[in-house]
Amino acid sequence: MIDQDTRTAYQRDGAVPLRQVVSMDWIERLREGVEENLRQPGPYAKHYTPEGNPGRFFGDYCNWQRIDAYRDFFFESPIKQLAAQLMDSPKVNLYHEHILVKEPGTKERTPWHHDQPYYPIDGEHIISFWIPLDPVTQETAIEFISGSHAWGRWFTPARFVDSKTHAAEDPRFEPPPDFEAQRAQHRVLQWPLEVGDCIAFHGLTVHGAPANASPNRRRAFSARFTGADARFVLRSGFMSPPPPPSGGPTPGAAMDSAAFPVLIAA
Ligand SMILES: O=C(O)CCC(=O)C(=O)O
Repeated sequence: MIDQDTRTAYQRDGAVPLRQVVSMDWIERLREGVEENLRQPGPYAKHYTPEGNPGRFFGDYCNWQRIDAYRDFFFESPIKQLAAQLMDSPKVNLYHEHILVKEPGTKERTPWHHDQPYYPIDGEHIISFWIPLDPVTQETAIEFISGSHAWGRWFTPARFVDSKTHAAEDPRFEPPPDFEAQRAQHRVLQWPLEVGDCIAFHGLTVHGAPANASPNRRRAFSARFTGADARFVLRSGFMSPPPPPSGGPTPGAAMDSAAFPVLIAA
């Protein structure tokens, strides 16, 4: 159960840490899933570390249909109930999982961005749970700009490989400011995390993550969900993940479909 203070913090800040909500059994299964994913990357896998640079920044998403550990986590773990409570939505759909692995010594930052402009989704009910599979110290912890989900601004998606913006043409989009240079103007939230903790954040909360200069791996599993008011839309230009090749909803409709199954029915 999510207490009222946690819900208030999520609504106010757009990001909130949840302590010891993922059991060690699930962490172990997700770790196995990530290793399987690294051995057998999916069609969308990305290597963000340039050839010859130390470490490795690897990303992949939308593999839950072929990696049992991921699918079981969505369908069988209690995470979907946390999504319902924080979104305040009677319905929860699986959106996708996104793994982001930074091996020790990785120099690449994750650029400041927010997620919803990448997605073919409109509506308020979009939530991610950033679940570390290794302990995360202050130096490697993902960062969030407090309250940015409520600015009513949509920033053009940034490319993780070089921080340049994607070709995206939605009339709502504006070029992202240099958040790194503006840090002092914002309340930047960052929490060291133990394994079992996670951070819940809204689809419009601006966030980024440091390099991994530590001697430890930084494997993260982001579990993403939508709620009752989410609608599938086709944006002109870049979308990530791309709209599903099959099994997706009709544009303008609710997400309910084979691609985005209902996990909790309204
Ligand atoms: O783990 C990271 O480096 C970034 C995570 C992220 O951007 C996300 O989960 O939306």
